Amino acid sequence: MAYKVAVVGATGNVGREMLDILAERGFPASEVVAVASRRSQGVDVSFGDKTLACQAIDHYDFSDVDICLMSAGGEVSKEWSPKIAAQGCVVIDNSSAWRYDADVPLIVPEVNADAIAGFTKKNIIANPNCSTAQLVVALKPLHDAAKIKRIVVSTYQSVSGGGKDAMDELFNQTRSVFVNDPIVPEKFTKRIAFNVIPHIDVFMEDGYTKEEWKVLAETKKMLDPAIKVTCTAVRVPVFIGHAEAVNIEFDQPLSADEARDILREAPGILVVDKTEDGGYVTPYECAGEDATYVSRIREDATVENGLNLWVVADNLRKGAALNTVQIAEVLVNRQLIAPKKAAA
Ligand code: 11C
Repeated sequence: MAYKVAVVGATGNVGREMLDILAERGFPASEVVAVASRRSQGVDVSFGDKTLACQAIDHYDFSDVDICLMSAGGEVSKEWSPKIAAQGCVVIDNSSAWRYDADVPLIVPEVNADAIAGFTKKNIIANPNCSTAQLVVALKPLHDAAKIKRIVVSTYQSVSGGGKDAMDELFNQTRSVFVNDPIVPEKFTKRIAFNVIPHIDVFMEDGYTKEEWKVLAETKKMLDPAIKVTCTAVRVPVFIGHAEAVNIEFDQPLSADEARDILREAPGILVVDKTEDGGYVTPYECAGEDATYVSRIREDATVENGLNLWVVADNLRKGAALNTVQIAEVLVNRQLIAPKKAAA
């Protein structure tokens, strides 16, 4: 069986990655169409060894499309996802527009694939925020083993999470430092080159940022509402790859050795954890990779049943495009949808 797939937001960082990953993984597609805003109509994007010209979303008829991978931002998704879903096309959305809707499953296949069954209520499935996706991949097998009570997460997030303009800003500011040009922050609130900024997304009334709140709300929705979560989200001058220092308190004892063994067997995870110089993974090394890497696994003697971890993944892949394609694969492999057009 083969499915007609649309990628909406095809010219963005994540949309391009979605097209690459569909091609790389040999997704069973009868046809893939690239869709973007009217401004990007006709722009060419790569799909495997082909080039696709972008169609404008306002004129595109989704009625024969089976699966829509959507990465065009929250406002576009709020308007378009229900319209596309109403045409019988399952929307897998990468924005935050639908994640907290009780009638929309929020899915990381390694963590809660069974929850996907709820997609029929709205024909929409949500993909989590990048910092939550990699976090829950690492937490799930440990939670199954010793029940997590509380986590404290500190993120080190690359600029690609803020889109292409944010990547350009890091590049241009870095160059300006070397040639002694003035630095004018635009997308970021402060200089990002050779700096770190403890602020991602908007501030909320309680003093936390929306990025920090997302980690909390999404971890509870996908893993366990009883887990207490607190987070500090920080932007760092790295192009691709988010890192997280995670402190975990368990209900039952779990040694670092036991955690290492459990994580080595867990889906989607690679453990790189040697207590020697360079025996850990950094964001630069994980760019372009599919795995969630776990390093620096050690016991925290300051609390009962405590562990510390360092978790790193490519935010554009596991944090966004790869996870979205993996959700589509669950739909197909579990035969939860049938193609509208039978193969000739
Ligand atoms: C960042 N995590 O790194 C954000 C990007 O809710 O999907 C993804 C925002 C989201 O800036």
